[in-house]
Amino acid sequence: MAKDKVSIVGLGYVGLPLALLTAKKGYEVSGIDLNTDKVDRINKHQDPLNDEYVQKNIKDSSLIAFSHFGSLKESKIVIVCVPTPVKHDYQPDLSPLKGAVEAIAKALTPGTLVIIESTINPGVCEEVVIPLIEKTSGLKLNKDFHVSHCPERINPGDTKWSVENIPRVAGSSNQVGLDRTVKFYESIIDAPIRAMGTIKEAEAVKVVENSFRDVNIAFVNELAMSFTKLGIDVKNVIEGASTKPFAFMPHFPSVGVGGHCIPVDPYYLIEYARGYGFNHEFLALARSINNRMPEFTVDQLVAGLSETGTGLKGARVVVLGLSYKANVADDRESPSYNVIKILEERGAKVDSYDPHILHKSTSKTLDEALAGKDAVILATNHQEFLNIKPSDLKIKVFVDGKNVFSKKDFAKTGIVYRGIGR
Ligand code: SAJ
Repeated sequence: MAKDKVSIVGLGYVGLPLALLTAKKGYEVSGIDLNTDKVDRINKHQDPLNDEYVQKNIKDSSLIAFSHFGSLKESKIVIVCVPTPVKHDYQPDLSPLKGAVEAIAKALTPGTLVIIESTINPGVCEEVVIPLIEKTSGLKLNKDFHVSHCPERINPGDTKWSVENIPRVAGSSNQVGLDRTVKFYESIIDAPIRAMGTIKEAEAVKVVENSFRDVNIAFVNELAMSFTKLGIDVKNVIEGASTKPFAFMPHFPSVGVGGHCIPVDPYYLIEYARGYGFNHEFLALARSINNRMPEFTVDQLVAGLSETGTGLKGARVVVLGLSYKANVADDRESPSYNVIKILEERGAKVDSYDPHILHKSTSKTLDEALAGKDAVILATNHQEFLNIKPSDLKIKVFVDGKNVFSKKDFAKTGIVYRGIGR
């Protein structure tokens, strides 16, 4: 039986791998993205994302990309993978999602299954997506179309887990929609697809798994701040605790929590529950602890400089790394920018260098970045930075925002080493 035609809206780090996999599995796939440059490059079989999975699969893909929604008319499955960022007040910004859903609804034909993969808080499908589709299309839910939620779990830069083998959960507007959704994902993904009881349960899964990570990181960040006063090396203690083969899951303190998932998703749950009269004080506390880490990192620099008899005002500091995590060129919500802002507010002369994000770096090479500096703050543990030899450095203080160097490496150099909790 010919497979359904599938449209995937939003061809970023979530939608493009999904579109390539769906095409590889024999579906006729049309990708839709507002970025015409990205559409052109995809149709020329070029990777617009610098993503390993895309590079491997785009060359001979049958995927066709469009910058309009016309192709959607023939599709029986439409999957939405657009960004759901937070606004500056940490309120979820659903405007990209609403824009995509409205455009889909205008082209929607009866019998279509609409699947939202974008991360959303519980309630968005039933309180935003479905009403918008019904109002715009005049079609009726569960009569003319179904809506499901299958939260994305893409992990950029992860070579072990890709869209092909990450298990998924799915919830839908009714059993028929759920069966269709599970059947589709089982046909493209080599991993279990768990059917959730309601669409809200599926929405809750993603924000819960990422809030779990945020609170665990906050736990070790609080330990790092405490152990700095107690003179205990928190990294050694966490590694020691990790020898327990059950009931312990290591996380590590650092300069801060960045990215488009972990620092964002908890706010979805916090804000939604607030609307129903519940205050997630624990999630909010974890967010405030993690948001404090850039300042704590600068405080370590101040403490290190005072050991050398100098202050931060006028000090020449370079922040190594702008990306929010190692070896990727993604600086969304990166703590590096908070560190830079705090340093400048306190009167330091600040340079930055990230080999993956040169266009935003003030220095263009590592040597240039290190030349003439009083101090370094390592904010991202890019591979290039791990090759730095402390004995080559001509600085007074090194703040290891990722705890990737050992204090011993600096002992003989006369450079003051400060880690995060060590
Ligand atoms: N971080 C810490 N300490 C840790 C772990 C992370 O400070 O122990 C910081 C990182 O430096 C980074 C931020 O938190 O700034 C987020 O790091 P992350 O490793 O969670 O990376 P992300 O944002 O790419 O998270 C993704 C998530 N995947 C999805 O949402 C589908 C997350 O659920 C995964 O757990 C995570 O990848 C992963 O495990 O790599």
